[in-house]
Amino acid sequence: MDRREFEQTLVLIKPDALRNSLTGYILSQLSEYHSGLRFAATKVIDVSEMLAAQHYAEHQGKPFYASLISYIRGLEHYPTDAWKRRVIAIVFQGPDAVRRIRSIVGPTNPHAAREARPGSIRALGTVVPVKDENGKVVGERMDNLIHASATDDEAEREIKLWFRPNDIPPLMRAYATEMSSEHYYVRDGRLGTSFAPGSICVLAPGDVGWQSDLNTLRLLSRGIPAPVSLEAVIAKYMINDQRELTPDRRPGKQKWIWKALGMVDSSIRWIRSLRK
Ligand code: RTP
Ligand code: MG
Repeated sequence: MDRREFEQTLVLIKPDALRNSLTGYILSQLSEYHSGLRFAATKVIDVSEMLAAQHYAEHQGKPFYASLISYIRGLEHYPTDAWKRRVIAIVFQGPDAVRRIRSIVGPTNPHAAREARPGSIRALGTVVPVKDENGKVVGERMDNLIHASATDDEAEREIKLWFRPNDIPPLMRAYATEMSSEHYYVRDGRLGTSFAPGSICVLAPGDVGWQSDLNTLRLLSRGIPAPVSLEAVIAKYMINDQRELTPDRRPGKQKWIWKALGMVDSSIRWIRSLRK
């Protein structure tokens, strides 16, 4: 198989595209007929603060950063209906995937897109002023409907940030995977290898992860600095996890019986982990 067939890129259909019912239009612009590319994976995601911050890490500190995070999380387009906040994440695959998708998507700024590339997807976007607490304009928010990776390296980082290997059919995977031989748990943002009540198991023995993620987890669990942060690895394991919701957004309180059974179950698992 030609290696170029495995080139991949990440697309996010952003909340403004969903709000304006442009999903079908965007998917048809990116279809195999127009782009020559195939879907390798897709997910509907309620974007957590951690995932948004990791995705846009390069923009941290810029005047538009807070509004960019709020935009990708859907707070701008669904300020009240929290349950409608989501993006559609898609991995496209095929020769020249990164360049072909960027070309259909168009320039970052929708005004520039309308000038320079009137038929591109982003030509349908808008630009919104960003104001400080005194109402002074401090920047612009570009509601440009869609994200697309800009380079092969960016595509690899982003696909590994949003998708687990098992979200992608085995024969379509472009990056090295490895089977975990250890348990990895996260609690209050800290990594551990044994269970404690309240911790989330991100990988268990036998689970398949990205090899680069397992390298990071091995280093961090031994207290050795790693090339990427813990959040960059674990964010995808929290995708659509109810525990990532802030308390005000959690669905109605659970019945006491289920809560009690949950506590018994966590305690049994904790006692078992101590016996190992
Ligand atoms: P994307 O990552 O979303 O595909 O966009 P891009 O490569 O064309 O542009 P990038 O520089 O990566 O910026 C990511 C997103 O941040 C917002 N942005 N606002 N006000 C500004 O100067 C500015 N610059 C960037 C946009 O929403 C952009 O899509
Ligand atoms: Mg970009």
